[in-house]
Amino acid sequence: MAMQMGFRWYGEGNDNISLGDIRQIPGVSTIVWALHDKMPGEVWQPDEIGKVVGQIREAGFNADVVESVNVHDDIKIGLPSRDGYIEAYRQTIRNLAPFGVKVICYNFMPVFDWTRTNLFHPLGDGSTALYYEAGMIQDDPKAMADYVMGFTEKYHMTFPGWEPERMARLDELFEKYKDVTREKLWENFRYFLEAILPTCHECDIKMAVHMDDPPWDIFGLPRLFQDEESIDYFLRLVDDPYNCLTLCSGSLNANPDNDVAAIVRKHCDRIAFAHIRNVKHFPNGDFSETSHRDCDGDTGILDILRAYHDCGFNGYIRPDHGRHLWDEKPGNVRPGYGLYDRALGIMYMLGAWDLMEKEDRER
Ligand code: CS2
Ligand code: MN
Repeated sequence: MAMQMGFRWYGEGNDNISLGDIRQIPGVSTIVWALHDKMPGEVWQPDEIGKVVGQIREAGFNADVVESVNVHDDIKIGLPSRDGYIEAYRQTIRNLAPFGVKVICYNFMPVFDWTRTNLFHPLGDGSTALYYEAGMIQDDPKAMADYVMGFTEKYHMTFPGWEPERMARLDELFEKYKDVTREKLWENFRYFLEAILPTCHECDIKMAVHMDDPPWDIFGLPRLFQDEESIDYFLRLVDDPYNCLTLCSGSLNANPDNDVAAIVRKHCDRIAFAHIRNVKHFPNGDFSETSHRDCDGDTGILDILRAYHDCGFNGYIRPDHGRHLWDEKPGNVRPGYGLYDRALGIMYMLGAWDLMEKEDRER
């Protein structure tokens, strides 16, 4: 088995990019998909799954990777109602299995998924990218949440992990998380994993948790996946080959101290899914997303690719966020998920990869 290149697609009617567009990018075998209208805790039904998987296969791809099946807050908080939601999650895993799904990417971030302060920051060459202005992140999440939700309302799109129904009850959510310390969050995480992993074994589906983005505590909420140490801790906490990582290079390297290539070398066998994203840091703590080209950011994309290659990585990989290029602008593109820069990113990654393979063959 060789490494498989994926492309995230939000589904018909929910993405301006078509499967036909993706077909023209060299080397893509896997569509990374989800049922985006499902609320956390809802069971994904076989007919709904079958419809999307059918479209994906019809276009010549496999549907091996789902991103994301979101985890209900009650599971993260550890409320008595969690058992019902865990049972629903297990049922979703069982329903996905007959369609050949091999990896579920998800996250265990409290309240918010990724956090940014500007979704279309100009990079100076006419392109724009997601940006994190450290000084704009205050103790109170309202301003940031209003900015993101204002955007989704104006342009009629919803972002995974930013469901309007949940965001409307932000105060209530924060209140519920009030006593969830880092230790409790790890404990609740372990409880969740121990309950679902037997189902994963039965179904041959790996759970691949995404890194926290950014990888530090924000708004007084603990975040678990911050660095090599927390990843080590997690892999020991539930030491099971189906308990895996979505190693997101850009999320981790938002903290410049994180050496992503070293983490790849250490834990390659537990990385089921690789997200490749490049970021550039500024001395005041701000960071910007950039092109995938190594020298355009500080993440060490070439070292990371080499590490995956050296380790014989045979999981799934995809370009993560890209910049917005040419005619991509608010209203016609999902922030971070345009067509062009992700396609360029794939060509960059495959260029490096093909060269390493060729060198191996000739050695
Ligand atoms: C993704 C994450 O767009 C992104 O930043 O990498 O939002 C990812 O899909 C989720 O955290 C996984 O649950
Ligand atoms: Mn990612």
